[in-house]
Amino acid sequence: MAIVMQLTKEKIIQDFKMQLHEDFMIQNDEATADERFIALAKLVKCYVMPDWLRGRDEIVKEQKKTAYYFSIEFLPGKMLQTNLLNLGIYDLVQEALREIGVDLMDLVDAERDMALGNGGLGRLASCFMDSLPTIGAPGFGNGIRYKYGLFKQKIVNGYQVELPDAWLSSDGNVWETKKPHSAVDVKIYGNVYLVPQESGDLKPVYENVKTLRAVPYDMMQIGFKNDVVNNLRLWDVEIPEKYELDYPTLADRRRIEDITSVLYPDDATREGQSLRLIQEYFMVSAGLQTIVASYAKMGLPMAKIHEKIAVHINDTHPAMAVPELMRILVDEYELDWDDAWATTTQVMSYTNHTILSEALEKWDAGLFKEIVPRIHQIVGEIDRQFVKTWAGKVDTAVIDHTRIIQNNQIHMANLSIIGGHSVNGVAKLHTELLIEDVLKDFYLLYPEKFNNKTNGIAQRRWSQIANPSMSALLDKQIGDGWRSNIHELLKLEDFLEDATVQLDFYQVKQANKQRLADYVKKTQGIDLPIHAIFDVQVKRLHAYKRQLLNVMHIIKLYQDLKDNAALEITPRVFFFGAKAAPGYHFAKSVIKIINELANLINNDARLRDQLKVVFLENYNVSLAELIIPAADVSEQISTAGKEASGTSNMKFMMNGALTLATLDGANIEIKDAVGEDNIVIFGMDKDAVYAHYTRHDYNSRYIYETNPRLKRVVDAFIDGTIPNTHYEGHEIWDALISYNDEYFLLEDFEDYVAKQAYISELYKDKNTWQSKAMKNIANSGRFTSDDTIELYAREIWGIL
Ligand code: C3B
Repeated sequence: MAIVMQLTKEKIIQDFKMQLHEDFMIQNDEATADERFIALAKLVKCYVMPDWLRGRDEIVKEQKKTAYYFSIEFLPGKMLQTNLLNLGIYDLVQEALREIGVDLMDLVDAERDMALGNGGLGRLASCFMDSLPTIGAPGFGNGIRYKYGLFKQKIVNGYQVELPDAWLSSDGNVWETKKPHSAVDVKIYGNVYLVPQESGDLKPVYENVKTLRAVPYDMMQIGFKNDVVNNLRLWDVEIPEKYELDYPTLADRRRIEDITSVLYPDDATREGQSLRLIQEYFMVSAGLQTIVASYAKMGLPMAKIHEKIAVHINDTHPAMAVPELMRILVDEYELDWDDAWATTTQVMSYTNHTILSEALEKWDAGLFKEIVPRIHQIVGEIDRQFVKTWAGKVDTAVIDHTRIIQNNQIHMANLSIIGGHSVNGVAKLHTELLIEDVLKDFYLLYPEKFNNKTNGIAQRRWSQIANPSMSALLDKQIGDGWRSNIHELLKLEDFLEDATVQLDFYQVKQANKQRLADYVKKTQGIDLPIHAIFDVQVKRLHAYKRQLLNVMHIIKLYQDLKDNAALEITPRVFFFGAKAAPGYHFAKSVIKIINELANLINNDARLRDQLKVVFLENYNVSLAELIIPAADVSEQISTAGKEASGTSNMKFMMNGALTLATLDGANIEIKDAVGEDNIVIFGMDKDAVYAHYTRHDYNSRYIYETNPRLKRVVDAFIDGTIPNTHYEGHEIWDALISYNDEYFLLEDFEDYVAKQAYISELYKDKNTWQSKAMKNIANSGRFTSDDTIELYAREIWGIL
């Protein structure tokens, strides 16, 4: 039985004080919040350790099939609250600390955000890490322990400035355990020759390689109140003692350390440097070597490794898992190519997270050959066999489009699809688009591989932890069963028309808005009216996500208010939170525009607090936990077809915001869950967008010239309305008019404005509004990542 079952307040106090003694040699009343956080975290680790070890041992002893989720990004945020909650000791610890004069929230604040991811993809991986142990599935993460996470964003004169995020203290991360015991060597560079053996087999002989030492750091992933503990393994690089002579200078050593230094802050376009390729191979090779070694301990035949091991390729970054497993099986375990291939393809599965073509990774074959020569050979052989298999069976055009090596480039998505047994999209529409359009040639070859797994969210973090006041109200109204079974939120359906309950939910929302307003006052000195609609768009800054459409609507409201000093609108506060990739020029211009527009509007007394704009600096997981519970309106306004799924849309819904959305990604499934009356949909659907693509008939200049109201809004970018944005304004104007508005903002503008006006009207009727908000909360349970991951576990990995 888990240790936590026997804990009492007294025991926790005693252990906590002991831990402070041991780690810092201080008494509780002398300790800083940092020290208390570390002591508590270490204590939690101690409590969990027996279950963690037991889980690990059981896998080998019971020969359980295990899935490994390979991802170049994980975005856990903070872990203290999640860990306490999942252990079922949150309240007990809170009370124990209170008794000795310590506020748990101060310890929570002291924890650093672990931001080893860019956005949705990384956060999804972390939601899955929470859900896997919760459903009792043996599913482990495998990634990189970056010394610097996603950059820290500062806004200076309205511009984004990127600072390094040195999240690791000199003592490392308190949640992790370094395991030199399980370190492995990874080889890069050099030459490889295939030398014929007496047996007739070819054996690779390496020359001039560089050997890296991969050292794992393990982090426990605790299931919700079920004693199950899984593992997230993050790899760090070291220089192996044995090969020290290969790295004689300090500069040589630094180059090696760089491999795990930074997370690339670009979540869509390929980072062209060889360092990224090395990161990918390093993570894949280290992970697979330990996985195969642990399978070998079971004493089962290598050709059947797929019966005990599943490896998931999260987006294409870990795609080298396919050739690397082939390398291990063929070169090290001496399997025949065909046997190795048969089992490898059964081990591997792949999730596609985007249809944006610039995000489909391709590597120059020359670079590939230089950095991972043996992998390059193996990929060449896989490609050759692929072509041979399909030659004469399908159109040559189909083979030309689907083969791995094309024009001297290695297509990582093609490798992932050919080398695995499953390809999934992340929302129904997204999967449809993969099948009909982006991957249609692959669908012709392998229809059986394709499936959909709509994303989900770890609801415990996004409700119980992020929104304690709403959680308390839910307990009062429907009982606390929803905390362990999120589908019980449906019980709220019985109260949608109950005016008292509506008022209660309204008050909770207002309190959460106050909490956010206090933060904005403290950090930016801006006073915000909490009776205003809090309208929020938080996500990475990307042209396709159309933050600019939101800006255009704000400009329109501003112009209306300036035109008519007596005009009364439903007051609004528009919030933005967004990081732009450092090299993404256009996105950075949009940030500048938002900040200057915010200055202009927030300092104009004649607007009488009817309009405010706030850009929240350094959007991250912790800030999301503050912002999302305070939102009245959730902006999900991407060009239809472009957002693969979205996950913040689900978090907002669960916290009682109304979604203002295009029919894109999972917005469609939110609409299906709540019904058309409880979501606000606008703009072109995917078919309308694709019709423009096929007809080539979109003409933004025509729309601009024939709609005076819209023209005035667009011209505001260049006519001096927004101060200090001469350059950025022209860049944006050009994108919209000279370059024909790639994301159709102009076409969707009028409908967007109309639906925003509808929202303003609707908000005046508090009861109706609250009833719709509650409808959203009640139906949000279907987006739990517990259910999503259960489908992965059953249908893709076969581990349940
Ligand atoms: C994102 C997509 O943009 C989102 O629509 C999706 O919800 C998430 O992945 C999770 O599936 N994504 C990302 O954050 N980074 C990429 N490189 C590709 C997709």
